[in-house]
Amino acid sequence: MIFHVLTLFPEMIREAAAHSIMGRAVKAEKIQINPVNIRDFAINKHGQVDDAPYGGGAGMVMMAAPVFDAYEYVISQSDNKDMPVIYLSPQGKVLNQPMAQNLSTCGEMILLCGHYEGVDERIIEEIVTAEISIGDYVLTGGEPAALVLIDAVARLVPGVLGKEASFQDESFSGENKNLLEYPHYTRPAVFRGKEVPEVLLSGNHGKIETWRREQSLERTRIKRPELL
Ligand code: 4GO
Repeated sequence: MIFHVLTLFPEMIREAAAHSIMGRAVKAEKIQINPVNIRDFAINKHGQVDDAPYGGGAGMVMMAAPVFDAYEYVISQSDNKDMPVIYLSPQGKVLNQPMAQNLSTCGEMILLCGHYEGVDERIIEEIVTAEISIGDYVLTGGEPAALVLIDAVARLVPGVLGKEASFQDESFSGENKNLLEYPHYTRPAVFRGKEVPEVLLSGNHGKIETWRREQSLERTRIKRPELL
């Protein structure tokens, strides 16, 4: 899976993807993260990539030409001329697990990160195939949203998670669609006087599975009743 990220801050993307499970997946070549610096496609020697909005008002707008040229550069390097081009924006459809699952099968995608007031609207019309939001709040730039999307998608790519089972059991997927995960415990068996639920120490796997199922249902009812 290749994530091309069009951004003014390539180091934000590179650095964030260098750790933990994502860092390991990059090293193992299960995923590839390709930050593309939009400023490399600036319209003049001053490195200009933004300009004042037509019609007036506060803030700056990312110019169409540098973003378009960065996009064409990525496409020119790839065999896949119609990979999805996703603009991270509060105006997009809110990301959820089925959307992440879908994206995990596309092989390659371009993520466009806006800054300031966002990108010239003609870029959205010309190259963007989907707008995606990570939630109903506003960020200063699309990079954190792109990283959230990359994380959610990358962990679904085969071989990225150590054990296949690590995502079989969890919230929002498989058997547990619309259920939150059951609580987890590890050693010690007693922490500040609080004991691990006895059933988990019983070795009775049938009983453990039943208990976990009940816990999932109960916490969904209490914490996220709208999921039921
Ligand atoms: C994405 C981008 C919020 C989201 C963004 C989100 N804010 N909720 N800000 O996914 C254009 C300029 C968009 C800054 C960017």
